[in-house]
Amino acid sequence: MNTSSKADLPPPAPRTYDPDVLAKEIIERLTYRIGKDAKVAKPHDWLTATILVIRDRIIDKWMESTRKTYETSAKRVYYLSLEFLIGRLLRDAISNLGLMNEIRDALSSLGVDLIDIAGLEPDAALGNGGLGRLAACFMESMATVDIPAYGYGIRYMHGLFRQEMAEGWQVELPETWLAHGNPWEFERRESSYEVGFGGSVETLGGYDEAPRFVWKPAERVIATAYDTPVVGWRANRVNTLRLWTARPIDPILLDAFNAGDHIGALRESNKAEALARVLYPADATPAGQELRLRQEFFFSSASLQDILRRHMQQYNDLRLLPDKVSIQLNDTHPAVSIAELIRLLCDIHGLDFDTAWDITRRTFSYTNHTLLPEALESWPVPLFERLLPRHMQIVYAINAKILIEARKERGLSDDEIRKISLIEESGERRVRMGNLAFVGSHSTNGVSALHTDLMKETVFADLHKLYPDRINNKTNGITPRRWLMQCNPRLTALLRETIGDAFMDNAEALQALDRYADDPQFQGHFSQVKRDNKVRLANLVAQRMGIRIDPSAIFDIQIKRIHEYKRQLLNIIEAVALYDQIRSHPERDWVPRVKLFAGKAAPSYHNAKLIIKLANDVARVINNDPAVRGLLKVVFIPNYNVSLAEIMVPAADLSEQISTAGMEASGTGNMKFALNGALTIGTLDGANVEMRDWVGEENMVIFGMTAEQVAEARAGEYNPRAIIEGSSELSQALSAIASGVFSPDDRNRFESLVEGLYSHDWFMVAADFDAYAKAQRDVDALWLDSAAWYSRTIRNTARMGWFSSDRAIRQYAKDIWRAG
Ligand code: B1N
Repeated sequence: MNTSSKADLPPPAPRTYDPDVLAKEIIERLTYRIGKDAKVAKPHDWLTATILVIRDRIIDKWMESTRKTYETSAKRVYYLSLEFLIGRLLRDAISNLGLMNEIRDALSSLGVDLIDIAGLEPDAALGNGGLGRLAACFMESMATVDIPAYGYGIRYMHGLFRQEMAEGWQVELPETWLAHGNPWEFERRESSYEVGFGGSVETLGGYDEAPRFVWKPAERVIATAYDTPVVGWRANRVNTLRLWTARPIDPILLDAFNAGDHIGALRESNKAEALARVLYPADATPAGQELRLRQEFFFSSASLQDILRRHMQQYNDLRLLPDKVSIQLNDTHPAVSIAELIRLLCDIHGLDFDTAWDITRRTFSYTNHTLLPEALESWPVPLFERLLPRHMQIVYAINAKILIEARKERGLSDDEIRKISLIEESGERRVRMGNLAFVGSHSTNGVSALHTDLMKETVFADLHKLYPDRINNKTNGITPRRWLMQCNPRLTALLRETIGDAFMDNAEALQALDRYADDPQFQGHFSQVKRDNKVRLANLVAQRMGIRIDPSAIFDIQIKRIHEYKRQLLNIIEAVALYDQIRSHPERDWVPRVKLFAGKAAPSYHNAKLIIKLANDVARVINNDPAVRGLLKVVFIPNYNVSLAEIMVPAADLSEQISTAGMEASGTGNMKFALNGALTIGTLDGANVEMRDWVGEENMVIFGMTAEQVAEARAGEYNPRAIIEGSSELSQALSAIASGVFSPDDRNRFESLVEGLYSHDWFMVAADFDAYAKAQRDVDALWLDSAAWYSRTIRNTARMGWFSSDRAIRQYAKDIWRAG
C-alpha cells in the first residue's frame, strides 16, 4: 500500500458530548466489546463500557497532543518513577473532559448510577505513599500546563498490598487490580525492548584504537509497553503513562518440556515475569534485595531505549538529546539510568565517553525525597558487578573523572574525596546511588525549602561545596482537580457560587475567598459543607467497622504511612492522656473528639506494626468505656488508599502533621487537608513551614522543637527519661500502656515500644509531648469559638492555591527542564 495515501486519510470526526449519543455508544460497547445484553449486564460491565466510551474522547485529544509535539519539535519531558499511585481514573477523566453532567445523564437514561459504578473501579495502587502520589499529581499537572511528557514505570501485576486487621494486627493480602482487566490501557507489542542481566564484558579494538566494550548479558528479558492516557484539566493536553511489563524471550523451553520437566520448562518465563510481579512495599525504608535492583534496571533500560528510539526517529542526532529531552529521576530508584544512557551512547551508538558524559549530565535531573539514612540507596559492589558488569565499569569511569577533577583542580582532601566518591569504602564496598544521581545530573532538587536546606548541610554537603549551583528547591504540590474539585464537590460548588470559577483554572485565585473568612453567612455555608462531608465519613465508618461516630465532634485525622518519624505514637499517647483526664475530671467541659487513623506499615517494620496494634487496642478500650461518655473515640480504618483519602480529607476538622522536625521531606497530605478547610496541628517540618508562611501562623497550630533543636538535642545529652519523669501526664499514659491496661491478653505487648521512649527516643516523642498536649487543648478552645474556628479554616482554603502541583510543574519546567 502507498503510505502517503494512508497519511492523507482524514482523521475520524471527533466524538460528540451529547448524552443521547453517549448512551447509545455505551450500549454499543456493552454489546460488541463486552458481549453483554443490557438486560443481563452486571455493574462491572457498565463500568467497562462507560470507560471505553470516555476513552474514545480521550484518544481524539491524545493523538492531537502527540502530533503537535512532533510538528513543533517541542522538548519532551520524561518522568522516571518506580511508583505511580494513581487511584481511580474514571471520575478524574470525566471531570477533566468536562463531561460530568453528560455522562451522568447518559447513564441514568439507561438506569445506571454513575457513583455506583465509579465505586467499582479498583485503585491503581502502584505506589507506597507520598512519592508515588506526587508522581501521579505531576502527570496530571504536566498535561494541564501543556508540557509534552511521558511517565515511565512498571506495570506491577500486584500493587501495594491490601491491609486487613486480625484482632488489631495488620495482615497483608495480595492486591489484584487487574483481575477484571484494565480498560484504560493499550498494549504496545511493537514497543518492546530487550533488557539484559549478568554475563561479561568484552573489550574490542586494536592496540592503537580506543577500546570498544560489548556487554554479553547471560540473561535477557523483553520489556513490553502498556500506555495509559493522562488527561489534563479541560483536556488541554493528553500525555502518556508508559508502564513496562516483562516477558521471557522463550515463553516455554520446549526441550525441557518434552523431556518431561514441566516446571523447569517455565523457569525462564517465571523469572522474567517476577520482574513486574509486585511493588516493593517499602516507603522510605530500604529494600536492598537483588530483585529490586533488577526492577530498577529493567524499567530504566527499557525507558532509555524507548526515549533514544523516539529521539533518533525524529532528529537522528544524539548530540541534540539535551535540547530535545529532559529526564527527571524520581529519587534514586531509576539512577542506574545514568550509567545505562552512557552505555547506550558509547557501546551501541559509538560516541566517546566524554561526549556521552556531557550529553548525560545535560539530560538528567534528580529529585531527592528523603534524608533518612536508612532510605539512601546503595548496592553492594559484588551484587552490582555481577548483575550489571558494564555499568559497574561505567560507574568506576565516572568516579575516576569526578575524583581526579576534585583532587587536581579543587584540591580536595582525602576525607572530602571519600565523602563524594560513588563508592562507599567503609565496611562492605557499596555503590552510592544518591552520589551517582547527583553527579550524573545538572540539577538536584529537594521537595520543600527546609528539606533542600538540610540536603545542603547533610547528605550532599560535600558535593554541594564542589557544585554549589546544582542543588535547588521545588516545593511539592497537589493537583486541585482530584484533591478539591473531585473529592469535595460540595465545597467546589460553594466556592463557585461565592468567588466564581477562576480558581478552577488557577488555584491561586482562591485568594478571593479571603474576604469571606469572617462573613457569618459564608461561615455557615462552609461549616455545613464540612458537616455533610463528615456525615459521609461517619456513614463509611459505621458501615465498614460498625462504630458510631458523632459528626458534631472534632474529626481529628492522621492518615499516612505508619512510620516512627511520623509519630502516630505521639498522637496515640495523647489520646491515652486525654482519656485519663476525661475520667479524672468529668466536671470539665470536654470537647468531643474523634481521632481517626489510617495507614499501612511495611510488612517487615516491627515497630510500625506494633503501633497499629496499639491504636486498635487503645480504640477498643476507650470506645467501650462508659466513663468516656462518647467524648473521645479512636478509630483505625483499615486499608488506607487513595480512594479512602478522597473521603477522609474533605471530612477533617483537624489535620495531624506531627513528624519530628527535620525528618519529613515535604509531606503532601498536609496540603490536601488545608486546601479542604482543615486546621493543621503540626511541627515546623517539611512543607508545613511554607504552609505557615502562606496561610499565616495564626491560622495553624504549630508546636514542638525545630529541626535545629532536634539536631542539637541528638548531638548533646538528650535524656528522655528525665523528661518523661518530669511530665505526670506523659508518665501516667506511658505506664498505662506499658503495664497492659490496653492489652490485658498480653500485658507485655507494648513494653518494648515504651522502653524505646525511655532509653533513646530517637524521634523525640517525649521532648514534644507536653507542647503537643497543650496545642491540642488550644485546638479545643478554638473549636468552642466557632466563628474563630471557621475564619481560620476558610483562610486555609483561601491561601493554599500556591501548593497546586501546576505551580510546582511550572517551576520544574522553567528552572530545570527548560521546556513547555
Ligand atoms: O516523598 C514525598 C514527600 O512528601 C514525603 O515527605 C517523603 O517521605 C516521600 C523509598 C520513598 N521519600 N522517600 C520515599 C518511597 C519509596 C521507597 O521505596 C523511599 N518516599 C518519600 C514526596 O516528595
